[in-house]
Amino acid sequence: MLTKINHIGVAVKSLEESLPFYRDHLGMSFAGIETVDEQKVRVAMLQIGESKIELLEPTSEDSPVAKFLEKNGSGIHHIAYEVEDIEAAIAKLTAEGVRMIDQTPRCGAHDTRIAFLHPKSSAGVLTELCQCGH
Ligand code: CMX
Repeated sequence: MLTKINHIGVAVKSLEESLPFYRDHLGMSFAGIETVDEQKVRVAMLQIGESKIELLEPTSEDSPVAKFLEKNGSGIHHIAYEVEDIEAAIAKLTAEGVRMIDQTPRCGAHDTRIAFLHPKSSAGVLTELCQCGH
C-alpha cells in the first residue's frame, strides 16, 4: 500500500527564520513556498533524495499547526507516506478499524491529495497518506 516516505512535516513559527538552516547549512534543495488554504499553512518544501522536508507555518490562529506550536513548540509534526491509490488506502484502513481524520482526500501542497490518520491510531505520530498528481 505504501511506496515510500514522501515527506516529514516540521512545524515552525516562521518559514523565513527556519529555512536558512535547512537550505543553507544542510544544503537541501529548496523547491519554493506555497500556501495551502485548506490546511491553513504556508509550506516550504526541501528535497532530500527521494523524500522531502516540509516546513509548516500557520496562517491563522485556528490552524492545526498553530495549536501544535502552542502546545509543543517547533518540531516534527507528521510523517507522510506516499500511496498509489489514496481512496483504496483509506477504505482499507477504515475497514480495519484505524481512526481516520479524513475519510475523503483533501488537497495538499505540490499537486497532491492527502488524508490524515489520527495520532491515537498510529503510536502518537500524526500520519498522512499522500498521492501525487490528481
Ligand atoms: N502529532 C502527534 N500528536 C498530536 C499532533 C501531532 N501533530 N497534534 C495533536 N496531537 C495530539 C495531542 O497531543 C493530543 O493528545 P492528548 O489527548 O494525549 O493530549 C491529541 O492529539 C488532541 O490534540 P489537540 O491539541 O486537542 O488537537 P485537536 O484534537 O483539535 O486536533 C488533530 C488534532 C491531529 C486531529 C488535528 O491537528 C488535525 O486534524 N490534523 C490534521 C491536519 C493537519 O495537521 N494539517 C496541517 C498540515 C497540512 C499539510 O501538511 O499540508
